[in-house]
Amino acid sequence: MTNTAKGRTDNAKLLAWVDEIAALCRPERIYWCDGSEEENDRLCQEMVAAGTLIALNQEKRPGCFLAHSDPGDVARVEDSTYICSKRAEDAGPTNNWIDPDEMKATLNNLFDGCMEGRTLYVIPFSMGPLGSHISYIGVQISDSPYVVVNMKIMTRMGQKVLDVLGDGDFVPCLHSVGMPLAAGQSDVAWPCNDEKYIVHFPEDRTIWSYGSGYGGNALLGKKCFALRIASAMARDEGWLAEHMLIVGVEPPDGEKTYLAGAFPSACGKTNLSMLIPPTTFEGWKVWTVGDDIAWIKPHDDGRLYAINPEAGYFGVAPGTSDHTNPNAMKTLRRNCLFTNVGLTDDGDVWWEGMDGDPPAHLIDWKGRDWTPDSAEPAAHPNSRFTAPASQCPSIDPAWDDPAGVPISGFLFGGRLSRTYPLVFQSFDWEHGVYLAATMGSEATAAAVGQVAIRRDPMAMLPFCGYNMADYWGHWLEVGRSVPNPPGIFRVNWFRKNGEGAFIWPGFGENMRVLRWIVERLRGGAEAEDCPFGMTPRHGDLSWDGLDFDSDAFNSVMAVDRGEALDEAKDQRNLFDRFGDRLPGEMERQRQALIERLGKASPEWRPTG
Ligand code: O2Y
Ligand code: MN
Repeated sequence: MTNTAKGRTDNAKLLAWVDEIAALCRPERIYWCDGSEEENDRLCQEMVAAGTLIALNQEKRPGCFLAHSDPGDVARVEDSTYICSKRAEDAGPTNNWIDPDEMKATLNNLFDGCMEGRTLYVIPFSMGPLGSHISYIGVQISDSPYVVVNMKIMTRMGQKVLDVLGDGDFVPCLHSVGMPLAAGQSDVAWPCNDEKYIVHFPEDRTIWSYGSGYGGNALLGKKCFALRIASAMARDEGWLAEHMLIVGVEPPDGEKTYLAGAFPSACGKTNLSMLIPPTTFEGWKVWTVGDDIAWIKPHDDGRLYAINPEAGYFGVAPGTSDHTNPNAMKTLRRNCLFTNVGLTDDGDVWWEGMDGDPPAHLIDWKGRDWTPDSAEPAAHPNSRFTAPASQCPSIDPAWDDPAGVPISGFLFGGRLSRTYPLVFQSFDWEHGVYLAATMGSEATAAAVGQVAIRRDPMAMLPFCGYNMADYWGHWLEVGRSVPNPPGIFRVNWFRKNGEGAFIWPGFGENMRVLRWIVERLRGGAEAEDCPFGMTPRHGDLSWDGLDFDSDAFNSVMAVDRGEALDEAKDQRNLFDRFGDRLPGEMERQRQALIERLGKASPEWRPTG
């Protein structure tokens, strides 16, 4: 068996692990990735020859390729995702759990010979700037060259990571598409297996992923390491691993304020992280540090510092346009991978929601002819781009700074058509943690007047690697460990009117809310109390260039006491799931809300 290990590393744990996995998976060859451009070009050409990648029109999109996945392998598989801590109660009621020994037996069977006929790639990667005290190193073993070229964009990857690793520790991440090739068997464009397992062992800090070649199931640095394993590491070590964007908001005086924001999947997080302020906001600028994940550590100066552990964006393509996110569209001009979008007749990509008229003809994500009359969308709703962060026009000069950026405020937002105001600030850290813990998005309305909220605490429901109640306790602790914790805000861009239309224009106009938040954090903006928290009045926001009078403002800010009481009551269903692991502070905060509502008018509205 060929093995390109020679001279790469002396790390005994790594060399032994690769030998052990090779003996189990029995690949045809072992290849250690160096992370070079030459290696990337070669793998892309090999995948074009194999039918896995399509080279796009190199004049329109230099260095770009398109992949169409197996139709059964298009998204994260939450039902097949497990947190295998030793005790079920440490995974908690919101995670799938199986005893680690039982799971290891299952996985050993599945991985036995699973790479026959394939190459085992060793992919060393750093989550975060190389050598930063906030960063960690992982090594992924994978039998997918598609994973290798995606990991080159999404992480700092290759020999430079082994050089920094030395004989240090790393998180072993094992991945197989689960489709061995018998002698003479020809391959398919997108190998995968109907049986899928995405498994995390938080106590061992290891990941085993089987059966999928797609996104979060296969690029193990992202959701598996940077959130599920890292959240457990963060609990043990006193920091935070969060499903958060990071932005720097710069006012005309040039003094930047960094915010981190958690939003459930598909709530416009990438758009917010690359926001362009309205033209009337002269001198204001939003800088992008990260669009999805933040690692945040307390520092000696008493502040929390954040890095984006990733080096690229794995963003949802449909809906991305020059209107919704011009910075993303510019980022996608070159050196990108596209997965499950449409292929135009001139070799470019297309998806629903892109600017301009739909092309008269293209090849859809399933490889079929498509016209605007086709019954199904050209791009899968979860189709993606993989794009280098460095290409984003709004990338913050400090995005790669090993020291991280100081966080002054946290935003939490769900998708709610009623009940919750456009923006409000928590009274203090404890209240903010409660607001974040109870956030969620609307599920389908069961009946007129009834709204079911699917809770997604801190947007971490699918990503927290341990008991969610302990996670809330950890958040409370982290806030107490710093003298002046960041401000906490809830936002809701999605209030609707009686006709079911969105009231708030969103996108770049969200800058009006960010500006108030930043001015609050700098001590310069007013607020008044509403039952939920501290809110701006109409006159506290800047309205230059937008016709949004105080009636319109009231309609995105008003709090209906009955709805709010129903909401407080419903939160108890969430808390009940955690029994005596629930921090007492959570129920105290819920009772305080009920008490405030008891004293409020039937419909609270901003004054002025
Ligand atoms: O479906 C997938 O595998 C990707 S999910 C994803 C990708 C990038 C950023 N966020 C998410 C998410 O689900 O939150
Ligand atoms: Mn995400």
